[in-house]
Amino acid sequence: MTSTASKDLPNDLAAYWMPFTANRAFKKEPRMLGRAKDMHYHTPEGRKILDGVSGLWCVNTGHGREEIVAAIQEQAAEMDYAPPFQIGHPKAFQLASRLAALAPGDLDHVFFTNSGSEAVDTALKIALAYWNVSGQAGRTRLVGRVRGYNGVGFGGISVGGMVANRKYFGSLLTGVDHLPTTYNRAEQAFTKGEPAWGAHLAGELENIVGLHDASTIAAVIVEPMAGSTGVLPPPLGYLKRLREICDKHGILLIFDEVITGFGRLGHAFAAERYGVVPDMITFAKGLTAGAVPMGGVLVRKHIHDAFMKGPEHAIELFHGYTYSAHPLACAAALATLDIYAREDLFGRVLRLESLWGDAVHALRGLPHVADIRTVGLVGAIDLDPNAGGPGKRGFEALNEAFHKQDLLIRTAGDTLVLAPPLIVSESQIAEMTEKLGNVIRAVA
Ligand code: PXG
Repeated sequence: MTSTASKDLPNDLAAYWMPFTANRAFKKEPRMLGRAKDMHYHTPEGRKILDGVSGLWCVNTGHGREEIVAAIQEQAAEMDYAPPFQIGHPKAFQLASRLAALAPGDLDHVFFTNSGSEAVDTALKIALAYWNVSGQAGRTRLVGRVRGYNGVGFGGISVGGMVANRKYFGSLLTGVDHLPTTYNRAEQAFTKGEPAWGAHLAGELENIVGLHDASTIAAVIVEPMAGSTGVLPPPLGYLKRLREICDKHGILLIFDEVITGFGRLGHAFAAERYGVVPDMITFAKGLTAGAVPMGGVLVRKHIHDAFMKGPEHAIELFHGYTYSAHPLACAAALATLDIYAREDLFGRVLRLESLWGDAVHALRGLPHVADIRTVGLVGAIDLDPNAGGPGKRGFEALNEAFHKQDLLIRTAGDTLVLAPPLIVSESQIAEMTEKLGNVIRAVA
């Protein structure tokens, strides 16, 4: 049992089994947060920590925005909960309309979930059900990508390609293939933005079609920019090529935009940046700036409409969650979208992108820096592993950043990731990269 002195801290850390965490190391030397405002967290002891990763890629507006706080408070007092099955409430419809207007092309219907993982599993289920109701029930195969992260539901880990997220969990979904990763250090090291090399890798989809026949394949799911796996921007032309091959074979294309949605790459959705309209977009995180859990799936008109047949009293899709379109989440999301629009935060990312890229790439040359990648307001620095094995140097960097540099970063193995709130100032970018430089030197 571990105990702490302050009455503000839990005096027993044992019971909470922390997600995606080295629990024993954490409980020996906790990294605790107590308050947050704008670009900063504050520890319970009162240290001010610069937020280099928007909480966990979600607080894109910066923390504690008054409009969002007020919207949640007012909604909680007005109506705490409304059942989403067979019953509605106005903000759910308002929010769906706002999202449809933000999305490209005819992605104009929205299914709400509570997380990115649920959004991914929902999109995969809609894809399978779409083919079923369209008379092509044989299209059941799904295609994901190596080094893809599509959440932690069984659907998401089946199409995902992060080994540790899959290998402990049995047989998963059957009938899944994986495209190769688009990352190749020899061809792409130290690229700012989208690498020139790699569009041809989309052609691997043709091989998968050749193996199984297009008539068996329901959908392909990729992140436009792979985030969790260490920030892998798509090669120039890759996503367009993938769209063409999907079109040629009638395969649905799903973009998992849980990280890339809501401004991270300078647009409401990365689909816009890349000029590609997928058949579905999954989103979460930045929708509510992390203040209330919420996710969802944007769906193209023809997919939605394919379900709208049969007797009108009958349920069209047997899927949904108790907390789909929760009133608190809808209120938070509407207030968040207002802030994005009023402050032009997506445009701000495009204006900052080159300065940001220069600042992060200036860390090149520091000890053990093997590659740096930047795109939008995201940056990743690959460090060579140390003698402690893969992930040890990265873990040391996380601790050094938190305890010594007052900087919150995210690590993926030995890759250090930055994705600050979209309100970050130019001087805060300089501060962030200076602190990160200190971290990299300290763990050399
Ligand atoms: N898809 C993508 C592309 C994601 O990045 C999910 C789905 C799942 O979302 P939920 O809300 O169920 O967690 C994610 C989540 C990291 C990190 O360190 C990234 C995520 C979650 C936790 C850590 O990069 N992304």
